[in-house]
Amino acid sequence: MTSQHADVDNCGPIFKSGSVPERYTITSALPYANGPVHIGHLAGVYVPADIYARYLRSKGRDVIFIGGSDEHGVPITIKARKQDTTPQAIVDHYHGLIKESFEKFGISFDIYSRTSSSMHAATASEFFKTLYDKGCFIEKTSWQYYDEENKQFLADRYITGTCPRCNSEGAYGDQCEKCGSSLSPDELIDPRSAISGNAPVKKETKHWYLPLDRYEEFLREWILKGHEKDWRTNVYGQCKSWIDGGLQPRAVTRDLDWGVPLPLPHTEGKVLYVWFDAPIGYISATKELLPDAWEKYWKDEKTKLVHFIGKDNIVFHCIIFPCMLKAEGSYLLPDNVPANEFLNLEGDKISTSRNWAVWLHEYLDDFPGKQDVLRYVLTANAPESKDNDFTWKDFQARNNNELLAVFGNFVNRTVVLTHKYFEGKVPSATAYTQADKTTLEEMCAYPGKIAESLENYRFREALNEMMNLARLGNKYLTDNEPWKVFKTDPERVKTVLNVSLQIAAHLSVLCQPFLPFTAEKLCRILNMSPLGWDEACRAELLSGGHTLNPAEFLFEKIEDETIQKQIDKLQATKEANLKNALPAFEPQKAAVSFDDFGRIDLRVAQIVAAEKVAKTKKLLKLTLNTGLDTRIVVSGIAEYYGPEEVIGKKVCLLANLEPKNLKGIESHGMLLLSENPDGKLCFVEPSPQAEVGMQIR
Ligand code: B3M
Ligand code: ZN
Repeated sequence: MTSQHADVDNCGPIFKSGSVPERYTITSALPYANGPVHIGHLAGVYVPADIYARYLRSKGRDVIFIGGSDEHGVPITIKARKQDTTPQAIVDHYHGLIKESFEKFGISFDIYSRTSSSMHAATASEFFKTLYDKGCFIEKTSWQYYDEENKQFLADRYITGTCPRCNSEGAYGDQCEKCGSSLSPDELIDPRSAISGNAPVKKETKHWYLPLDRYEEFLREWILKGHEKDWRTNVYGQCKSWIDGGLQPRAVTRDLDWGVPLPLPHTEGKVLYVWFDAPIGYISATKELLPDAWEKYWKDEKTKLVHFIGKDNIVFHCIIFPCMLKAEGSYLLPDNVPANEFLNLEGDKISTSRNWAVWLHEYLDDFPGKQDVLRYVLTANAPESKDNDFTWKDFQARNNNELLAVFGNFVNRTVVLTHKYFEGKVPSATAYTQADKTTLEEMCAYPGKIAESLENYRFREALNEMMNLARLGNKYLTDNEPWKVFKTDPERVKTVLNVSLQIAAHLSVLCQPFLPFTAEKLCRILNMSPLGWDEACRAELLSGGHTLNPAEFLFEKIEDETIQKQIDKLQATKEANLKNALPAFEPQKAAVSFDDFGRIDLRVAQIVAAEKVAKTKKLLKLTLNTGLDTRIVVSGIAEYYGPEEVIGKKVCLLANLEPKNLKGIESHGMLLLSENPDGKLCFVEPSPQAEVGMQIR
């Protein structure tokens, strides 16, 4: 092992939380381009990141919001192999699908890039080279698992085996998905190649490691001392346990033919580890977006860098990537990493392999025009501090009882009444009651309240406050009953509708980060152009005499049938999964000798007559032509075949089994049967050309 020392001192936090940054770099985890995006991804990462970016833009801040596909890594190559295609074809397909569904869903990336781009290869290799030249890596030669049949080293998910922690089978070389432990290939019990299923051999190979242990002091200062107050407890806690557990050098290269090639001589067949190149993807995407101005978004101290991720990515974004950035020396560190916990679906963990998910592209097809409903439900139910559950019933209830009954109903009543009484023109307020004044004051406090929650990454709370403004409006209208008062006091109704319309206009600004499609519709109804966040601090956004457009419904009722369809779809998935679940096979019996096997006489026979054995459910009495004789065999298949169905069938007979008396009938042999996944037995049938009496060997 050779080793050089990197400079890891001088590690104070670069951006001091509290002051207003000059600009923001917001990143969201790059989804692997080997499958579509589902509601778990959306709730964990993309919806909160989008809300944050939209809010900051509305505040007039300088923001870039970065996304892209993670197109390297072993699962992509495994999928390509299974589908007999190339990794590039796999990532092209899913990158297109993911990008399009994000766009339709209103995730407002400034760029959605991909890590198979040439810009990324150049950026990632340059980054590696800089660290290499600075002596930040250690080189180590070790013995690693190798599949001799496929002539390939077995990195990460190419090796599977039994988990040493929880004993479940099918754990990977990098992780056990059952218990969540991170693993190294050497820890697996009974390792197997995921390509051939063979037991692997060990072969020597050289790799480059980032010695995380040398960054312990830096990480303690920066995270444990510097971010105890402002990072979420789940994030801080995971970091602390990684650091306290003792950090180890991490390999940043792999023996694979898919990835960014190592930019060093004589290293053919080696690429950067996917978790080394993927976060650099955020930088490559920024370069692509702003070729001349990208650097200030990554290097200027007045920039605030925020990574939105799911909890399974914490170590990579809080420990490994920051150590890479620190080692490089010229980059900022993240100011916050608001990682979410997981979202479950109808009480079960979301799983791609079991198809237990609500896929974004399918949602968009099944619920056209209802992007905001899903955005709303996923935020209202966001797994910010603990895992949460998505259910279709809750989805329906939140739409019907909250969005429609409160927000939609309030806006609709206000606009319809304005058309009815004042020809669609905003009436000027005549005289305010104390209650009117209090309502207007409360309204003006919302932009500040919601902003405070958003700036602190409390998105559920922020959404709830936004809805409280709609609730305020709805209650104000109900309390003041303009539809009754109009007959006796039309002047009063002018004030009531003016106040209500101001609330509606405020909602159009404050709902925009959460419900962008609704905000747009609301602006159209109110005939106003979108306003910035701080403009919503003023009480009057619509002046007297301003003409509204006709009323439109902001939300529609979601009926039971619509929801039932989705529930049925999941039920069908559950049933298919049960069917496909591998049965527990009997272990193999002890070996038999060739001689023993040679004594067994298997023959092709034909059923010539059949009848049920009286007083039994399972037995058929069969008359067989064996080519040698005609004989009786009793077989336990009456539950699966009727006597008339079997006559004429050719079957495989164990002919020299000693006779046995079954329910008073002497049976001369046994028929070979096989079991279907549903437990049904059926005859093992010889090839159609086989003639009665022929031996089966
Ligand atoms: N693709 C893991 C994931 O999708 C990974 C994130 C990369 S972020 C740089 O969970
Ligand atoms: Zn395990």
